[in-house]
Amino acid sequence: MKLYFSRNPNPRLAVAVARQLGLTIDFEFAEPFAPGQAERYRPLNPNLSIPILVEGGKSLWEADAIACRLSRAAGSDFWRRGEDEPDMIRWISWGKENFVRACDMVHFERGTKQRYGIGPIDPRLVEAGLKRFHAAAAILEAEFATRDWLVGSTLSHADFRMATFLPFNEVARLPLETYPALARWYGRLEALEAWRDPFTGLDAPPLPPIPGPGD
Ligand SMILES: N[C@@H](CCC(=O)N[C@@H](CS)C(=O)NCC(=O)O)C(=O)O
Repeated sequence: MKLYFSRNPNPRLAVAVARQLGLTIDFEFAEPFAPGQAERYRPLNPNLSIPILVEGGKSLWEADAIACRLSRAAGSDFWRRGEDEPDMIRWISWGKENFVRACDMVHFERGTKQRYGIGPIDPRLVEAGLKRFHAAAAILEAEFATRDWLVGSTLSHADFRMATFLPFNEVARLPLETYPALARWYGRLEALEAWRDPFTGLDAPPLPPIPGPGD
């Protein structure tokens, strides 16, 4: 199995899953949107985005599908397979529409756009993202007041997916600390080496820096 990745949020998520599961697979740094690279990656993913998992001549894209595949390969219940699978899918689905979406909106303005020179920060979109963040964070805060993880009593892919953008919070500056139980949950994730530094030992250049004010 080969996982094409970069240090950006969704490929980071897939690398962290592989690492958390302790799988020995090939990792290859990819830049499908760089000049001249599209033709190489289009047959693997018509969207061109990463992560992409290639196995036996077939390619699988979308970080959640890859997490499911990797979890099966490891024989793990990181991707739940029993009674609590619907519960896990509920959190993945809700998260992508709500909490993860909110984090993505703010990170895109403050992070991705600045890193890749896509345009100035749009304060209205930051504000809209923050509003969504507060609404979703309040729901998670109530959840984590009584539990350590989203599904049952152990880590699952729902936790990793929900946290997709939080490793980039130095840049996104989402007010996580306003929600103490949510912040404690994220602290539990950061205590996992696979989540904290999934790229150890991998050949992957750092992300482009974000120019400071006046740059
Ligand atoms: N829905 C896709 C999103 C994939 C995506 O947006 N990938 C971005 C990074 S977050 C990408 O390919 N960026 C180009 C790069 O990192 O070079 C997934 O969950 O895998």
